[in-house]
Amino acid sequence: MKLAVVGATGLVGSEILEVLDEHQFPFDELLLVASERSAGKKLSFKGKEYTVIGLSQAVAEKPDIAIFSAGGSTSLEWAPKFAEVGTIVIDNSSAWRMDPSKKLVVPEINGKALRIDDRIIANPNCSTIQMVLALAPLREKYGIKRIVVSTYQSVTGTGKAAVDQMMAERKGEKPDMVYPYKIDLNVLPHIDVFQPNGYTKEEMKMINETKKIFDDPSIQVTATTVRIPVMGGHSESVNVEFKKDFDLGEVRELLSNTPGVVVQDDPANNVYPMPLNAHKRDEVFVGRLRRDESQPNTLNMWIVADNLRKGAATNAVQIASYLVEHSMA
Ligand code: A2P
Ligand code: 11C
Repeated sequence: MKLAVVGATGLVGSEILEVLDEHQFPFDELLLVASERSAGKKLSFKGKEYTVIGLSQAVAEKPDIAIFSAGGSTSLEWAPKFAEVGTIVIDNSSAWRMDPSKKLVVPEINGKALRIDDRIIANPNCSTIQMVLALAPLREKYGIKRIVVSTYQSVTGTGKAAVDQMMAERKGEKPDMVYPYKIDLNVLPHIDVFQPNGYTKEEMKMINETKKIFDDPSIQVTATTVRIPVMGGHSESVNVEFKKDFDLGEVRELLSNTPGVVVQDDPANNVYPMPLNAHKRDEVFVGRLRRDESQPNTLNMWIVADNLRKGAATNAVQIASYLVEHSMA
């Protein structure tokens, strides 16, 4: 097994290396890949030093799997070149997600859709992954009619430069601006680019990707995505209307029995999910479970996960593990 991590010098790339180590992902050879600017740079992994290589050299190495986290344009240009030499690309960018010929995979939900000849596999957006993972067992039991979601997203979702902007502001230094406004001590109802319909691209990703992952275009989804000055993970307020009525105790039990989901819901003792506690954890945390008393069959929930983990690195490594375990790679 020859594994390549493309974008190894970035925020998600370094998280992928941590997750590979923690999950003891089996490989014989590891290629750390970044832009030509970084070629020759040294990175260490499990006490061993690796030299970063560029994309052309990585393609020539014909890795079995390449996990890409180097932005959409790099994926659009390079994923097909890897696929051509037989590499299976697991892509963290939005480049291929809505391509009807590509699978958009959260292994616990639709890993079964993967086939041996899939060459480019898309990893969903972080805010979508944590929401669908928590909703999946409830959807199976009660059916979903409509989702109304509002997010509170970590600056780590934007990348290292955004973390630097917030930290510089916090120290009173002059920041290099990534966001159009100050982010520290502020809230921006704006993630990614505004679309002609008034929604942002991040909001449209949550809407379109949810339908694709659940393979159900009839689910109604509406989203407001918001950036907050936080680092540990993304938080989401989700209001979900089911087709059938539910029992709150049963909802708790279903979620508690879902692999990868942890229920933290004990208001009497101030127990609820927070990004501070989700940081560096692979699971999705769910709490504030309560009936929407204004409407039948409707539940309110609060979902938190480390966007760099289940939202990106962990999900990608889980896809790779699924391929290995099912002898597809
Ligand atoms: P590099 O460090 O060489 O620029 P982040 O989202 O944290 O900014 O990380 C982006 C990652 O994607 C980095 O590893 C970066 O490498 C990589 N990357 C960006 N542009 C390219 C490119 N054109 N080719 C290969 N890797 C790229
Ligand atoms: C954010 N969700 O928090 C974005 C980051 O489509 O993979 C991930 C963008 C994507 O800004």
